[in-house]
This record gives sequence, C-alpha cells and structure tokens, in this order.
Amino acid sequence: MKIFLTIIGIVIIVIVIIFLVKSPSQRPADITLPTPVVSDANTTIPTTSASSTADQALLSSPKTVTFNVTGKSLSFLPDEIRVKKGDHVKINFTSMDSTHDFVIDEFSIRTDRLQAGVSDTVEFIADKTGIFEYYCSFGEHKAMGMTGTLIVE
Ligand SMILES: [Cu+2]
Repeated sequence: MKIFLTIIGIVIIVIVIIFLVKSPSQRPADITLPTPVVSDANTTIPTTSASSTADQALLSSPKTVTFNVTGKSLSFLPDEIRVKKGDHVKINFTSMDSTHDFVIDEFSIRTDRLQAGVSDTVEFIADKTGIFEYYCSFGEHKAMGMTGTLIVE
C-alpha cells in the first residue's frame, strides 16, 4: 500500500513539474518568436493558396497578441480589448472567484466554465472590424454586468 501511494505521489510530482516547465516557456515564446505561430495562423486563413495574395499575406502577416483576462466580482479585467484586424488573438482567461467563462459569439469562442483559480485559453483570428461584446454565460452573470468590449480596428 505504501509503495502504491509513493508511486502516485511521484507521478503527481512529475505532472506538476511538466506543467511548470511547459507553461512559462510557451508564453514568452509566442511573444518573442512570432514566426512559429504565424505559420500556424496561416493554415486557418483560406487566402494563402492564391499566389496573388501571397505578397499581401507577407506584408500583413498575422501578429499574435496575447491578453491575460481575469473574471472577478462579476466583471472582467480588462473590460476592453483592442486589436487590429487580422491579428491572431490569444486570450488566457482565469476565474478568480465563483464560476465564470469567456464568450464572444461573433468569433465563436468560448472557454470552459472555470472554477476559481482555473485558467483556459482561446484563440481566434480577428478577421472583421467592429465592436464586439464578450461576456460570461454562467447563470445571470451577463445580465448582472459581466461583459466587456472587444474592439477590432
Ligand atoms: Cu461569470
């Protein structure tokens, strides 16, 4: 029995170490080295196959912009996000209390419903300009004011 518990303990420690090693190294990599992300983003843009648009794609290759958003006290921080059309937007959302999620209908993105202290990441290409609402879809949180504004310019 003791050996069994020891093995489980070791496995948990290894998983935690893998998480700790992975997450900080991934996030700075996106900021300092946008190139690997660009090829990833290109696959979702249907214009890359046309050679006439290849030059345009090079000139305005998608830039990855990352936002850390928290949900707390029925509000989002920040409650306004501003990006450029064509940006590859990455939202790391963390619930700080209660159960929250992060939803933008127009870009069909939705995080998991998160308990306090839990994070989830969603990504999309801001392929249209405009002012869009993000909100928490849990319970009556949206009606109680848990909304924010995404501005694509
Ligand atoms: Cu909520």
